[in-house]
Amino acid sequence: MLSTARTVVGKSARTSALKMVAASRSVSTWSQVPQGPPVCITEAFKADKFEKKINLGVGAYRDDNGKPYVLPSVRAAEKRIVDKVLDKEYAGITGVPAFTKAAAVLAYGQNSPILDNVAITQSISGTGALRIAGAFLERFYPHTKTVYLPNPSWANHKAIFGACGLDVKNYSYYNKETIGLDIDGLLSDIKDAPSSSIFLLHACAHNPTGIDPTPEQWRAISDAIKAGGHFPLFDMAYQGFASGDTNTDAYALRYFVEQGHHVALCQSFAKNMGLYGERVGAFSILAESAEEKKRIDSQIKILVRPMYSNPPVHGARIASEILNDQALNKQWLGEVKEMADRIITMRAVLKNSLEELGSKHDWSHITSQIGMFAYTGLTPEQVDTLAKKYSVYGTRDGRISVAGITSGNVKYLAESIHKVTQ
Ligand code: IK2
Repeated sequence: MLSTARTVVGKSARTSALKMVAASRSVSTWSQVPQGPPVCITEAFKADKFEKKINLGVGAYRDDNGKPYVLPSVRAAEKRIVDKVLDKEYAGITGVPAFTKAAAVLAYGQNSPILDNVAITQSISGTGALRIAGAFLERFYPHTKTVYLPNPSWANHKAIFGACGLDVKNYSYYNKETIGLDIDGLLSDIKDAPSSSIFLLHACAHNPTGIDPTPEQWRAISDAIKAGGHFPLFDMAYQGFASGDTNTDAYALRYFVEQGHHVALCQSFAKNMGLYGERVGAFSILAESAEEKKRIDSQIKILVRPMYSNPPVHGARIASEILNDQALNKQWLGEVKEMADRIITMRAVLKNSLEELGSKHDWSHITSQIGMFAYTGLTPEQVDTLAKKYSVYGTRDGRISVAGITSGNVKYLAESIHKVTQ
């Protein structure tokens, strides 16, 4: 009798619980989640049916047929590791050691005397390196929680550092009038910043402007950073992609190290090895001593562990094979140069085509800028017209990815730009 009563009570409690669940379903748990703005323009491009459409919004290299490019050195390295690697075990928290060691050599230089003092971890490409950098600075940098970014900078910088709990401010970088570097504004902003501020510097191929300081300007920037006791955080997402030479592109970083700055560095192998989706990168900090490096290493592990435990191995093994094998390394350096040269050629063809069409504008910045992007000087409205009337997609700040221009589409692109700027 007692057990039957319990069953009846149990049944009715379950029924009312189910009713409550059903009632609560009429107002969804996520009904208050607001619609966010689109994070990329690829969707609009995909929906466009025009056969001559051009996507210059994405920062990914395309070959002269407009196709994604897998570097032959990457294919060769991949084949080798598939043949030789038998396990799919976890990497350690800081990744594949042969990769991180070689990544540090690539960035700081083969004969750099500081290599033993570099605390380094593999990261989820350049974005992940920046995220670790932000988390480390937020937790351990003793002087400030503010990071200064160039104006403009890669849009994700602000989002990443904000998500790490850092405040984000800007320093002058781009001069709208000259479509060039505002070196005076840049230096005076460094000078005026509170001492020991954090400055993010694009090591080469500045995104989005394609405008890099000259070696002489880098030396002045180094002096100003030193005078303010500031902390230089380098983002090097395009080593080799600017000039075609990995050593030339590491000039700023290596000069700062030579000058005694204790730098931090975020590296990406997305562009220079075409390993976009493999997510291969590294974050490193230059320590004062071996003992300090050990302490930093231990804290990097503590930061990384709750983020993703340990990084993926496949892409890092590919990069490691390329960086550590002499013949493959030579081949890869040649391929990096080929990619950089194709971009440089496309810049020249675009500029010449605009001039041949009779454009009255000065397009010299297209060839004086460097790296994957050209900051055209087009207004947001002109970019909108380019997309709507001509199916040419760039970002609204006027940035176009030169890596998406080909011998086949450059004439149409020039005609379209000419029409919207007449
Ligand atoms: N840092 C900078 C300056 C970058 O430009 C990027 C890549 N951005 O490319 C996409 C675009 O702007 O269209 C990164 C870091 C990080 O790249 P990843 O995480 O792919 O290595």
